[in-house]
Amino acid sequence: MSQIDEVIAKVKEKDGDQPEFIEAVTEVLGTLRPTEEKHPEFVKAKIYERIVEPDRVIIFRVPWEDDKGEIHVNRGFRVQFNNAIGPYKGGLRFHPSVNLGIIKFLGFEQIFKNSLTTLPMGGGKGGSDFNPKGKSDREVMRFTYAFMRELFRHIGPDTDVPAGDIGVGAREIGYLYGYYKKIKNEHTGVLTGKGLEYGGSLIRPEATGYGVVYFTMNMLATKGMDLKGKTIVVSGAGNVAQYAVEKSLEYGGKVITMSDSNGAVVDMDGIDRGKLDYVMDLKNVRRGRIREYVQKYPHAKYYEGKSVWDVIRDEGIKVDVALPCATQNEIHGDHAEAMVKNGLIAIVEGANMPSNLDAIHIYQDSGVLFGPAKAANAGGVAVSGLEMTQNSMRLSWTREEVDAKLREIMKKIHDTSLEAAAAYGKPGDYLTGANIAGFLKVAKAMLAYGVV
Ligand code: NDP
Ligand code: 2IT
Repeated sequence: MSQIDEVIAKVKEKDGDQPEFIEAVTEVLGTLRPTEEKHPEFVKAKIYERIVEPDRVIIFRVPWEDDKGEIHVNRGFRVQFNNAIGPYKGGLRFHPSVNLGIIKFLGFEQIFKNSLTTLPMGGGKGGSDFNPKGKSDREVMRFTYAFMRELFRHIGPDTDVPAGDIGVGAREIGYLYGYYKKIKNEHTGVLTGKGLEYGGSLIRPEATGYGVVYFTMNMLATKGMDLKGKTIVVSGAGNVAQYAVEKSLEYGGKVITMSDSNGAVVDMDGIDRGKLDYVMDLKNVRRGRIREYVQKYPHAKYYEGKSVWDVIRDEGIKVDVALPCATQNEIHGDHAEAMVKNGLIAIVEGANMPSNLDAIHIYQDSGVLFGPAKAANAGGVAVSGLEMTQNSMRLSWTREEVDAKLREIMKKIHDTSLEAAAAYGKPGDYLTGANIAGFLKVAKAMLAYGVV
């Protein structure tokens, strides 16, 4: 049995109650097999076994009061997974589904993603099972203050730098940063995704979605194609989805879907700039639901209780490019099969682990272009890294400067993934390439430190 197989078996045994973490470990380690042979020193140093064990896990109580004075208790998490190549870095997720296994899967993925960006960032993730939906601004503020009241002692600009993820956007980062600054009496780059007025970077809100589309363009270019006139399906209607749609439109694509956790909208006329502005206002300002889209644009169709992928499968809609930007495990084998049968050209992941293992096998067997999350959505954390750089230098770059760096980083991630895939015997396999390229840098750093 190879060490990788032993480690996967051990994780299944030890962390049997963490299905998402097991899925991520199986996916990543499964593609690292060619590294065992080329690097016996990793096997000897038990790097594979060490890398699946977080440096530390912090779990804490978050008590807060709602507007009526009633007390609620949520659970807070920060998983500091690996800081071999830089301070822990990764988002915070506020969603009722959050549990240790989900935060561990996200933190584990973040190690390799952050390594791929070429910037010095380790991997971490955190969050809470708090549900921001339906809460007043004041309630969100009191919750985030309570969350930071404990988190502050574990983070710092050179230790661990959180950011946003599902349910944590500009509003939440504002409250979190304001409270940290107050209790530490320090104005430092301890969080990213900050407002422009207090140390944020231009392009950070756009970075994940833009990066996904830059990555898609790089992939299509290897086949002499681009996005012009392509039919694109996007899931989600949040931060990543909105800017993936925006950039897709700039490249001449036709986007026909968006969704939220209640249902999916299909607009066969295309979601154009004006309609996207409507969605941005609906989701970011009015905090409404995507179903309202069909009240404003009655020719579109809303499917309650269905995901974008259910609708595409059930209605037999032909898709050129799929950009899942909502959440993990939204695309299953039957969804993937339906799209592939209908001529899918590329699937590029904005969300983290949106395709389950069955779906991934279908992409790989069919030969569609598959852009895995940790490569394709790395633009967000890359610009977070650039925000940290700007904070350290005490200056801010222009929109054009940051966008140029983002494009360059996405191109590098694309090329490095392809090169690693070829070097390790899997030409054209972006998943294997991204995992190996991300892993090598971290593994070599861990090796250099000895046994710690
Ligand atoms: P947002 O909270 O801004 O948006 C999330 C979107 O996905 C919303 O439309 C939400 O619907 C929908 N969604 C969330 N959970 C579910 C679910 N369980 N089922 C169906 N739909 C769901 O988050 P982001 O856009 O920031 O994050 C989206 C994905 O991208 C996540 O996987 C995240 O980890 C990943 N990501 C984010 C980065 C970032 O910089 N923000 C960077 C890299 C990856 P509703 O409004 O109903 O909640
Ligand atoms: O999954 C991710 O990469 C993020 N949510 C962004 C993390 C960050 O630190 O910007």
